[in-house]
Amino acid sequence: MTDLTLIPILGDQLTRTLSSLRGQTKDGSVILMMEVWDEATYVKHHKQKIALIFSAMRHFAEELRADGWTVDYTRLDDPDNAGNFTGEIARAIERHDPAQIRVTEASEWRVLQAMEEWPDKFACPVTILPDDRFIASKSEFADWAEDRKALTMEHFYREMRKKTQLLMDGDKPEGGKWNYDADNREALEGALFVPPRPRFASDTITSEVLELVETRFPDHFGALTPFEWPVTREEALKAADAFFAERIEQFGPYQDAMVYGSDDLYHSMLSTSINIGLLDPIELCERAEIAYKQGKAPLNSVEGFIRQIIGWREYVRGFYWYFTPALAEANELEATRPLPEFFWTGQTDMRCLSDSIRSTHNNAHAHHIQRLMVLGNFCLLAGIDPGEVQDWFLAVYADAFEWVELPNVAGMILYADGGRLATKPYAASGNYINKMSDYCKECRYKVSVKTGEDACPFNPLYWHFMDRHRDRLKSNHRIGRIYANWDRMGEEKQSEYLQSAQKFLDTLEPASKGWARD
Ligand code: FAD
Ligand code: DLZ
Ligand code: SF4
Repeated sequence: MTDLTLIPILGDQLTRTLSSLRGQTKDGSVILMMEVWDEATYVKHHKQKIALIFSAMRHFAEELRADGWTVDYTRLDDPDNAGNFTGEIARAIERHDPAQIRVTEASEWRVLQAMEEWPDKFACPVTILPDDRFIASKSEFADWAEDRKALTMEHFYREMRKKTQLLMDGDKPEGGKWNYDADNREALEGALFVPPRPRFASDTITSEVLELVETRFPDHFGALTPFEWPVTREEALKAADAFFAERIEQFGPYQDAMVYGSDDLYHSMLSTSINIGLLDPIELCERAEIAYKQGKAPLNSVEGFIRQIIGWREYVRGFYWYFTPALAEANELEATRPLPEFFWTGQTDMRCLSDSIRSTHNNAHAHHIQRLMVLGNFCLLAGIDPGEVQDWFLAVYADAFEWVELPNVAGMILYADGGRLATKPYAASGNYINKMSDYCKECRYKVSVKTGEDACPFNPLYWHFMDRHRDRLKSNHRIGRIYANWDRMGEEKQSEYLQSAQKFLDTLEPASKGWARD
């Protein structure tokens, strides 16, 4: 046995200050990075997502080597590739005969389960270290959540503000309020100029990866090119620079806006870089705070951005570990309808959905309000099976990892967790989409028509949803009063709504092949 330490680094751990690397010496360590078939196919990820991870992994390995580390890198097309992490670690142990393995815990439950078996499988000791790139540890969230009736994100967020001292004036929130969301609900006129985000050209490493992905994953969803994601920390920093220079000022007001054909708007487009470890969430929040202090961005934009990161992002991560594995099976509303085929093809006359799916297909990205109020709202109202919705959201977005996708899907959009994350279902009729977007103007459906062939399907679907879940939702104080409106309509109108919705639901074709899983 040598006295070497084997340090496996996973595809979303591309951070130089990772806990497993800290305190280790370059001549005493071998870093192991593994492209493995099982990770690329356990759901059939969007082509750009696989390309992003492989390219960023290869670049990260090159940077580490240039800095003097020994990196043992298994490529997907290595003929002896075992196809999974455990098999690859076993092969690496044969090659290097290490004295010990040090690894930062996996961000996903599925992978951590496998990792926790390593100490029994391998002869050398294995140390699994916490992933301290998050602001709240798992136990900190659990302590906060324990004995609470409602796990309100806002309360957790305030704890995170105090912990990080971001936007704090002593023990009071900057400006006197914790949350400026009420100022962040403006619609956007399509004609307004939005500075385009930086796009990154492919170098030799990325070009090779693109070829590999095209050859090995031809039946996966999504356009592979143009591929323009940041794949190194340097590129990710450039993307962040542009956001803080050009877009953060308007980030807040237009956070919930949607414009046909406009995919980024004032969003940061930084989630892929944060999630794979190229950018540190706190460094971004500090930069946002500086923009505010220098008068370059208003408080509502900066607080909104910081809340998404130290509030929502941290909250969903804590929530995931608190409720996993049960969360993946939760189905409070007993939804069983298969995911419609058009989620994969984009072929629907509903303009809001076809545009959101187009962006998803072309960019492996859709912005938050498209995910929440268009795609998510549709799945909720139509009663789509949570497992099928989870697979779709996990497969199609380049920023999707189960720890962040699952709470957003099961909790935020589907209410499958019975209201632990969201106090009420985010159900909305076409009115909301019309208010926040320009989608409806040229849609084949009419948002002002409530029932019948020309009605916006969200309108009857909304009442169909409310009616079929009345027993569960009527006592919810945030939703119960809606039933008074329903009752006032009278039986004839109600039956028009229900029939109209049913007629629409009957037209939905289930997916014709296993798009998400073989
Ligand atoms: P911005 O709008 O610029 O927001 C800034 C950052 O805040 C994001 O980069 C992200 O890190 C964080 N953030 C914002 N909202 C959330 C949220 N609800 N949960 C966690 N972090 C948040 N985000 C993912 O990173 N991966 C996912 O798999 C994912 N799945 C989602 C599924 C659904 C159904 C919904 C409603 C949201 C999901 N989100 C997910 C959250 C959000 O939509 C994306 O983080 C955001 O669209 C990424 O684009 P951006 O970087 O431009 O975000
Ligand atoms: C998503 C993904 C893909 C497509 N491929 C790999 C891979 O080949 N090697 C790797 O280390 N990680 C990959 N990932 C990320 C993992 O599926 C998973 O999300 C992380 O290991 C966190 O648990
Ligand atoms: Fe979407 Fe309805 Fe508007 Fe059409 S009318 S874009 S379906 S909300």
